[in-house]
This record gives sequence, C-alpha cells and structure tokens, in this order.
Amino acid sequence: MPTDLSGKWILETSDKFEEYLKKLDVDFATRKIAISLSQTKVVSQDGDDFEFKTLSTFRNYEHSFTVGLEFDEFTKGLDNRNVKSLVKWEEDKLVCTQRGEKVNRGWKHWIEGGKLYLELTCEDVICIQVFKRK
Ligand code: VLZ
Repeated sequence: MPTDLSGKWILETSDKFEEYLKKLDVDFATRKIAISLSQTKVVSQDGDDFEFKTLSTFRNYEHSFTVGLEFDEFTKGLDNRNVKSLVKWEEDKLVCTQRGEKVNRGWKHWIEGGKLYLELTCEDVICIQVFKRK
C-alpha cells in the first residue's frame, strides 16, 4: 500500500522558510509577507497522478504531475523560474528534483506521526515544514 498524502493540510511549523526563499532570490518584502502566512496544502493523489495546491491569502501555487514523468515547471509567484521537475517515490518519500539554474533544488514529502512533512531544498539550505490535517 503506497503512502497516501491526499487531503487538506494546514501549516503548523516552518523552519528556514525565509532562508529558502532568500536562496531563490525572492525579495525582502515578499519574504516577510510569505513567512507570516498561514499555508494550506491540498493534495489530490490518484495512483501516480498528483495535484498539489499551496494556498494562502497572498498567493497560491499549484501544479499537477505524474510520478516518473519529467515535466516543465514554472515557479509562478515564487521565484518565477523554469525548471525541469521529476518526482519519484523513494521508499515512503515522494521526492522531487527541480533541475535548473539553482543547484541541489527540490523537495520531499512524507507522512510521520499523522503529519505531513515537507523538506524544501535549494543549494545548501533545507527548510522543513510540518502540516497537520485540517
Ligand atoms: O511546494 O514547491 O509541496 O508545489 C508558498 C506560497 C508556496 C506562499 C511554497 C507565497 C511551495 C510565497 C513550495 C510567495 C513567495 C513548493 C511543493 C511541495 C508543491
């Protein structure tokens, strides 16, 4: 039985999110707004097909993908870059690599103790966010 990330999740804790945004060259004012926001992650999982929505009162970020199929991602409203993204399962973690201008860029999702974890990486910065079920 594969991990099921589906559902509505609300951000509970966030560590190094501002440092992550800084590595992406997101400007100071936008970073200050971004770190003050409540975020809701809405995940729809249907086999290997996923839809991710990150919702906030300021901006939303949404996209869909299929595990194992590389896709073009434009990080609209984040750092507005084009990356080549590929999502795979590594054991029970859903792992995305985002190939582009920034090295070592990607994210990982997994469930632990009933919570949804997200690790966002860019270069040498690792941000960890924990979401609880809404
Ligand atoms: O998440 O790549 O869950 O795409 C922050 C939105 C979204 C708030 C961060 C506004 C999403 C920020 C990062 C303005 C600068 C991300 C993936 C993994 C799904």
